[in-house]
Amino acid sequence: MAILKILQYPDDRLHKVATSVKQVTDSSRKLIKDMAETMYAAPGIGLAATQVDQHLRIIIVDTSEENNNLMVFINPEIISFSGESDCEEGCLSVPGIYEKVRRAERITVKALNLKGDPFSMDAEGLLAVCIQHEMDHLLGKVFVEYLSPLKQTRIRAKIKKRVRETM
Ligand code: GNR
Ligand code: NI
Repeated sequence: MAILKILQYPDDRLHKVATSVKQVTDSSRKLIKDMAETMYAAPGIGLAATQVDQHLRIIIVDTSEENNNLMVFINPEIISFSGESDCEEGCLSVPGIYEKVRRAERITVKALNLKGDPFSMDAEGLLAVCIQHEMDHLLGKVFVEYLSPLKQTRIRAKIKKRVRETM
């Protein structure tokens, strides 16, 4: 087990597009275990492989209160979207920044599980938001990119200032 380094925005590697997992193997399962340990330690409710500089289509989510309901999605695809929700989002790659983003309220996602078997699942509320947030990471997209250019400039300035102050 290992806690992995989470890339921090702005970092060009957060914009890489992840590739599909060809076969779910022990090495995929090892990465997922390390991702889970990293997510729980952070703590966060989701993590995409992109954030730990592994550009494979793997996301994990746990929105349970007790942190005992790990969900793993390998090669996830959203096959239906409905409704709209505006949820205040945060990101382990953009610490301390929370902003509202509009997403679908309900989705159906299909993916492979840890055994490499396909499944599909309906999600709504925070779980649906989190899955959409994680899937954006796989496409190289960070939630702040939904915000106005002015807000993005302010966020980058805030991060630069914080980096200066902690040197
Ligand atoms: O921990 C996280 N919280 C969160 C809150 C609202 C919407 C999305 C998220 S995901 C985030 C962890 C993370 O950065 N995943 O990529
Ligand atoms: Ni994130």
